[in-house]
Amino acid sequence: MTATDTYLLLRAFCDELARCGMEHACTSPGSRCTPIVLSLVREPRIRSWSHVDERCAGFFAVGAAKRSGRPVAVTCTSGTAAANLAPAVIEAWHARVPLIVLSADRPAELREVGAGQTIDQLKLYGDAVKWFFEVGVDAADERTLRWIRTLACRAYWTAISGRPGPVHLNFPLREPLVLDGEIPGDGTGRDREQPYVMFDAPLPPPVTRSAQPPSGRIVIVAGQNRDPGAGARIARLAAESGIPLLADPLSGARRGPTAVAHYDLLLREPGFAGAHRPQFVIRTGDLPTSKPLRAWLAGLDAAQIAFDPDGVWHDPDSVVGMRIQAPLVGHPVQTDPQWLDSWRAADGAVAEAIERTIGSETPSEPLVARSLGRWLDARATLFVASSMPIRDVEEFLSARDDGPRVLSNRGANGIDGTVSAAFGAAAAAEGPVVLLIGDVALAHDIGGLMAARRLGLPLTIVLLNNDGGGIFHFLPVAGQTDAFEQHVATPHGLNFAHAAALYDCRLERPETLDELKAAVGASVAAGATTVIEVRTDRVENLALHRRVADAALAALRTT
Ligand SMILES: Cc1ncc(C[n+]2csc(CCOP(=O)(O)OP(=O)(O)O)c2C)c(N)n1
Repeated sequence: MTATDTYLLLRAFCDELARCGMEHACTSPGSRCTPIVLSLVREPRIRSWSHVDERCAGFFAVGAAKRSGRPVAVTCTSGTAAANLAPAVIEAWHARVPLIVLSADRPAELREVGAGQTIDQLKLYGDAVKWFFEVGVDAADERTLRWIRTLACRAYWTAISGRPGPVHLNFPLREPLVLDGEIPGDGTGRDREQPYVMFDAPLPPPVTRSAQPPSGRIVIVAGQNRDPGAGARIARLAAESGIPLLADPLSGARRGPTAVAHYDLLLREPGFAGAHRPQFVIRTGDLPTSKPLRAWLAGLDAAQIAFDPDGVWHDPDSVVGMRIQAPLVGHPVQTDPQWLDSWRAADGAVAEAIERTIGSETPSEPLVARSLGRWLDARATLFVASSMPIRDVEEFLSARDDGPRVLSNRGANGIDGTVSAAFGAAAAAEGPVVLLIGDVALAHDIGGLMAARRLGLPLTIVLLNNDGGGIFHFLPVAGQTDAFEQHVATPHGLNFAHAAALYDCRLERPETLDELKAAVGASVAAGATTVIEVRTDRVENLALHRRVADAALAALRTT
């Protein structure tokens, strides 16, 4: 195999990825991956984003694929570089994100013989990929060029079809890794624009009688889904039938006249939860994060039906009695108007209790989450970190028909790679992207900030800095005082102004909600990456959440 063979094959491979519809790829530096990197970069229809850290590259690709819904390729050199992509691959597997990993490897004669930077890369990501393929080395002739074109199409369509997810192609590459001079034409006459292999997925199976639940006390529970249009469709169906809609903001369905935004607080009140037991639950998408919602669903004796186009099994309490492998569609049904009114009235009372308790001046964690949901419009993307930000967004965001698209790494619930994933979303989004993140998650992926200057990408980062993991104060471990602070809460005392300076980002420290609003607006308008730091206190944050819950419960008891 000569360098000409390598580059002819890889050029054909990248050409097919672009024909299939690929728009973004991520590269990271190395020697062995040179032919893949150069081939991607020289493919004009694919925008290649360069990263220093493979972990950042992987999560950036996940963010871009989540936002665009299209497969994104990520390439890396051999050895631990490929292992650094594992967290992103795992997130992509769980969150159904089409990711195409192109790892470079040593050829067979250099494996297990002490050659440098060589590890076993075969099936490196185990069952977290839909497909692994060892590409092999070969001469570029008419047959192998045809084959590599079909391989690229197969990788692309495998990643996106059915239940989307990651695929991994491992490319053993022989030296020389650089080609001096032009790559000759390959004689395959690929002048039309269509991919070598077209792909047509079958339509989802028709939904039969089970889409029409019995009339009466019905609720719809909507969680994260990968279809940006699904939320509006679900809300329309709920509105036509007058069904209370308990929708996680990640579903895009927290909208419309039947939305019950504050189910997390409502269902903490035993009287309310008991009196609002439905006869029928329609679940769609992933299960929302809310613990009270999960516990309530687990304790119902109602019939529960789950719709998911990919047939994903989200039922930790084994209460779903019917699964339909299709998006939620159906016909309006008859429901009891008093049923909806009672949910809506309670939701309104809780909303008032929230507003009264969190006020409108001091930017506490709940108030920041609630306000971002109000300030950002439908053009914007709100990327939300795991830990308290995603919980606060679920608990406090109001229902809104023209709110932002909400994204999060909720496949595996990691706090890792969040900054990079948000930058990836910014690469693929047309409107502004705002990241809501805690300080530990930001510190974890601080290197992700490099994308700001190196890649010229704008991101508005609203940092809730409570100097440690505030979430752990809500857990029983908070009582283990001998180890809690140092080993669980992990305060770090970092001054993020230094990080902002290192990565050439702006830093703002608003004191009031008005100043925060102005800072977010200015950052979005400037199109530059800004870290907007809001200082909070972990202990006070716990107390505030308790006060909100108490106020909500009191309001419910008097409704
Ligand atoms: C990769 C990874 N490591 C560890 C965890 C466990 N974990 C969950 S939340 C959290 C702390 C997050 O703190 P921060 O980002 O500051 O948010 P806060 O809890 O203050 O809202 C940790 C370490 C995780 N989810 N993912």
